[in-house]
Amino acid sequence: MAENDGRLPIPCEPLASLPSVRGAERVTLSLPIRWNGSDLSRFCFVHAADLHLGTRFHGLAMRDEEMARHFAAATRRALERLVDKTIERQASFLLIAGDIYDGEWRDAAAGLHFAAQMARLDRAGIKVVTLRGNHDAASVVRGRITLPDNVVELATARPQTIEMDELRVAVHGQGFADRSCAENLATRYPSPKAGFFNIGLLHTSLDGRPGHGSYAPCTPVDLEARGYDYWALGHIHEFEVVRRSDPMIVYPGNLQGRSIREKGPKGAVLITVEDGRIVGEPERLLVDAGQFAEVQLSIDGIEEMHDLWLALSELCAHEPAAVEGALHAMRIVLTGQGPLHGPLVAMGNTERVAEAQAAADRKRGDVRIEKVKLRTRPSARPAADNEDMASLDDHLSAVAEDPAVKERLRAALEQIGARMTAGVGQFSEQDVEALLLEGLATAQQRVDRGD
Ligand SMILES: [Mn+2]
Repeated sequence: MAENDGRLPIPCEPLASLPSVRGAERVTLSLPIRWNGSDLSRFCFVHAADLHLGTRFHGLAMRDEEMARHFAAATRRALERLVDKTIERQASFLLIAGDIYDGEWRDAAAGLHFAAQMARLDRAGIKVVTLRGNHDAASVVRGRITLPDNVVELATARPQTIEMDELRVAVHGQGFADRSCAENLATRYPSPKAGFFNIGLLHTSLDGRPGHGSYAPCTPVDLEARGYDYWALGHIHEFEVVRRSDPMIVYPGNLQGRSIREKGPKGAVLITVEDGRIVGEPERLLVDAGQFAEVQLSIDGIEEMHDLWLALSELCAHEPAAVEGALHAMRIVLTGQGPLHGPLVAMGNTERVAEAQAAADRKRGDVRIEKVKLRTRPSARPAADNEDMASLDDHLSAVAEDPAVKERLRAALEQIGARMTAGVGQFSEQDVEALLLEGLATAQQRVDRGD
């Protein structure tokens, strides 16, 4: 991509402020791009979504304040890296498909940071088209700072089209007015502009994704029916090419993982267009400044605690390294069955985390243990030697297998989940099972110790 080299230092014409047109089906705005006189039949653009600037990391802060600070800074750093890469790759424009902010601003810091990064793009002659998602819907985030003229935010009342005539690109989209959006916005998007490369920008849960509520629901068939070339989606925090072609439909994922539910590398995608057609696959631009990872280790066949921590050290050594200055927040899930189960339950969470941290530190300096989850089982118990113990064993096994108990546990978990503003993923059968086992193990330990 050298086509955009040698941009002339012609300042961009400022955009007229958004006209307020009532009842209009479609509002078209022309977005002048800085044209350098070279062949513009090939260009590239960057598609990002779900920046969630201002995320609070409450849960993480309760366990590890330093790690919460690191990830709060990482959400800002990820945006800086996105801007670095967008300039480096000489993209013609950047699309942000909603949820720039995690919620209403506590102060101007998040808005100022976004404005400063957009200004860097402005100075490089790169346009930005954004819209509001459920987290930063017009009624949710009221804070505002005047953004540089290269940034256009699409309307929330009706679909709007941004045309970049020099590139022959039209971007169609509509943002969220409110946090919830049960309407299918996509079906109202305008017809494609003939002779242009048409892009649909949309914040949506599509026809449902596990662990996500329904926002601006629609199906890939609805999107296909619009006749566009590319759909730049936002909302789902996992990178996904929903469809490879006719049209290509992509979720870039969020810019920065924020919890163990958002594992692995995060970033945006770079799309290259030549003669009005997409060339190749979306290229991931990874920009995150910290990742969440999960490592599973079985206690099967391990007799001594010391050997368990050694085994964990080895496992940590094999996890891929994070990028420079980044951090792995690692969750350890202990599974299997054996004599270490009891002592692991007895040592308590704080000590388990400390031992796991020490195990990781033996091999590398970029891992921070986020949590140690116990999904272990005790060794098969020898037959109880008195009637009391026999009846306790019977009772505990009966509890463990009682579907009503599991149902109540699940209901309790869902109640807790509903109270968490950030939302939680759906609880799996495994989660319920693990909680049950931990409870039973604690009961058994107490009986064994005579508590
Ligand atoms: Mn969203």
